[in-house]
Amino acid sequence: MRFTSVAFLAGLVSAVSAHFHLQYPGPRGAFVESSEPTFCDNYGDATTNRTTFPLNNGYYSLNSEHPTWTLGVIISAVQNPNNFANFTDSSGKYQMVVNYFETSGEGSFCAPINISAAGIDGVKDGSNVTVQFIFDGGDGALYQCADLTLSESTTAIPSDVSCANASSAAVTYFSSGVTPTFSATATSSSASSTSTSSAADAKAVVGVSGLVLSVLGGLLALA
Ligand SMILES: [Cu+2]
Repeated sequence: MRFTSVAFLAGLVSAVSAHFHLQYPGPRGAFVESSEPTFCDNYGDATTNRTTFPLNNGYYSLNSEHPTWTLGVIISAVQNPNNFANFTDSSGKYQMVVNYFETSGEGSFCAPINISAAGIDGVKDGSNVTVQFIFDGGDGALYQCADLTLSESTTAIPSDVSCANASSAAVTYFSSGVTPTFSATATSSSASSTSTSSAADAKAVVGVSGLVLSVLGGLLALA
């Protein structure tokens, strides 16, 4: 009985600090929470078992463990991209395949991704590419990568992959080329730090992030 409640509490704590999990296309490796603030969740090299993924009209799916969050997806056509610069164009800007947007809701999230529409050099039928998901739920930018082989003839999403949205919250895209202000870098907190003050701190960080996004939204409205 005592064990059960300890395990239950540990489950709650890890849910709070679990960031986000890329579900489809599959990430480079098993999710490592403490590494998610680093490039590709700290999986430096491309995998050999790439996902065959639609060049046009695909879908991606993830699980958010934060109530309010921002996401963007960048792409590299480098064969083994192992640093952020591999995801930039000749002028040093990230090659976006999903423009940054903000939304809310914890749990599953699934949305369209049209890779060919981004018009990135070297991205075509048969290309080996890597997509990197950049997520900020209020505790800093987080990263997960998936290595793909693009195909014109692949169906939108495999039948055994769930494409569902836990929330019907609005999705607000930023203008093309607009990068959000990310919240302060995530501090890796272990499951043993269970004080109530850390939960309050986490809320405060989310509040500041929300404010930054509102200001950004206001600026966009003025533009
Ligand atoms: Cu987090």
